[in-house]
Amino acid sequence: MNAPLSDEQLAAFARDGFLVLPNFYERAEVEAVQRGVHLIIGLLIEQHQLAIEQTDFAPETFDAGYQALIAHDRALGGVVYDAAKQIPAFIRLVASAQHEAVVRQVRGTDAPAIAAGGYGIRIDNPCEEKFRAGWHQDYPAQFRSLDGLVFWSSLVPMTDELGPVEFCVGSHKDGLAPVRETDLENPDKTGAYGLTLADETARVSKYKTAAPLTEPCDLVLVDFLTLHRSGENRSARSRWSMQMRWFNFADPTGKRLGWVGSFAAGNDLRAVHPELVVE
Ligand SMILES: O=C(O)CCC(=O)C(=O)O
Repeated sequence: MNAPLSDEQLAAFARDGFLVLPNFYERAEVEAVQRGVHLIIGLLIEQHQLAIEQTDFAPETFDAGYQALIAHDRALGGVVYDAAKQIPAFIRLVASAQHEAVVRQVRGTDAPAIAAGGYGIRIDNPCEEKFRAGWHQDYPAQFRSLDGLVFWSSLVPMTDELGPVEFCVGSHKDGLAPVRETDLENPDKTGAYGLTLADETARVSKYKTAAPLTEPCDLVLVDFLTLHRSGENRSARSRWSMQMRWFNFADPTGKRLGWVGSFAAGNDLRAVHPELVVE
């Protein structure tokens, strides 16, 4: 547990800014999260007395009934989204000793920390644009510390049609990228979703991209400075994935900011990092 990553894995993470760790989580830990989602969907179907058939729990079909639920009322999808981050098994995974060991090892720190409000379960619904994350780095949307880490893990077997996350390989090495606060092409995107990279096309075209097709229980470890975006879900199923963010109390930038959070904590990027925002 002291050193979960091999030297090769550490080197690959330092080089690429992200790393796939197959079977990082126990099947039972992930299944417990899927069971929680299944339970929430069932409770909503019952509460709203909907004629939606929900099959018994199985890991492959844990979200059975969800497409019918949001077809009935899209707002119920938001209820599932908010409830899912309060599933006890999910919080246990967020705060797990194995995450702490990775942060200690990768950041060489004795001061690992969990980003309050920096964890959740994304539900990327088929053909929905509003909550799709465009090219971004996590730091401006999260703060906490410049050397934070995202633990990203899919709850469904990833396919090209589901729109896997795309990464700009090695982009973390170029530091913080300037951003605009509004997405002119998508004005309904607000907060962190509205941030767009300045000179996005030119910046992104400097890098090779990778979009790993991972399985449930695999981990994708992501540097807070790595450029990445959500793929487009062109399938008939929602893409369920966990994001769990940690940071480092000992990082100088984090200490200077008092480890505050960004948008979700009510803080303004322009007030904290005026140099990052372009008009
Ligand atoms: O899962 C996704 O689509 C994107 C996730 C993301 O951008 C993040 O974890 O920062």
